[in-house]
Amino acid sequence: MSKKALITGITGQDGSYLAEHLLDLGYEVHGLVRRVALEDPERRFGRIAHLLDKVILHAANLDSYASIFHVISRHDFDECYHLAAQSFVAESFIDGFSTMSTNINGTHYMLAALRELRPGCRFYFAGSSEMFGRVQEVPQKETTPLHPRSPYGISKVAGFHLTRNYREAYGMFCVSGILFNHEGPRRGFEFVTRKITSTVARIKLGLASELRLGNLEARRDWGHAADYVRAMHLMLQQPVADDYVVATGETHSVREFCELAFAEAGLDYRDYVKIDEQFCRPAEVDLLIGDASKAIRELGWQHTCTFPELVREMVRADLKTEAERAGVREYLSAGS
Ligand code: G4F
Repeated sequence: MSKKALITGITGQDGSYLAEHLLDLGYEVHGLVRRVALEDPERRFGRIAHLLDKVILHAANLDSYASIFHVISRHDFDECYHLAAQSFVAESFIDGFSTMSTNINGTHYMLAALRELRPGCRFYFAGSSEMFGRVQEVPQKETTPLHPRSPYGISKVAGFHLTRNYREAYGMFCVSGILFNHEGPRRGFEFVTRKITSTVARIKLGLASELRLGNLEARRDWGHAADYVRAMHLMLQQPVADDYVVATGETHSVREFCELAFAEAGLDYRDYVKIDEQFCRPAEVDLLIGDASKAIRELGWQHTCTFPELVREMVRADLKTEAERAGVREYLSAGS
């Protein structure tokens, strides 16, 4: 009998890589998707288009306990990966209330429904290095005190504590992965890495002339999302539920990312990048660098993609996509 997994946020970057990974491992994969009035299936399901005949999708909304309860009552899930969230930090400063509501209540509803209906189902919560915020220690590990700097970070701290509370209060197998930034060609365009690589491609093809960014000095520990979803799965296979930092242990500035990405296309970032205050945040997280030694030791997890490889893969993929759109032959064989 294959194991049944439920993924919330299956249409997102991480959800799509995780669904692929679990399918490869022989799982029956279910996903929760929002029902929206104006469907654009090509866009909404773009990241899982190649999986649509292999996964089972259910309509539910994280704002509705009833809809979550309904789906969980119908399938005996072994594992649940709760990835869905309002995950864009900048947006959380604009609409903190929606971010809090979706991220905190959504997590609480998932936990409460599982407790009621499937207490044996193992639960993964997508924690975040944003929880460290104004960092109290370098590098950050599982025991580093939390000091979130955004409504998003606060919502993730609440989800993290809720998850731990369900573990401690009800004996459920509930874990949080404290994932540092993880990227790849499927990353949303609003995040800085994809904003950079997609604009580099457009500049290279003559479709754009500049790239407007906020704080170039912010430093992040950037890994590849395909590596990080393997850690999520490993966390749910352990004998005892626990929380883990997942990171590469390297930090780079947004400026360094720009430098490499433009260089990959044979360009100098200094000729194109302009600072635009509208992309600066009211409170910034200046430095993130993770210590994943516990995950390496206990899960046997390792990242495989280096920072230059990540940048290269993203630039090449965007060059290919943009060239296809624009009908430029030269870049069509590059990237994947
Ligand atoms: O790519 P970002 O928007 O990611 P951020 O804020 O670090 O959050 C991401 O990683 C978290 C894990 O630590 C996740 F939990 C979260 O959901 C998300 O995936 O911004 C990265 C850095 C920031 O310091 C930001 O101020 O880039 C800086 N930046 C500079 N100019 C910009 C821009 N970020 C964006 N999105 N757009 C800019 O124009």
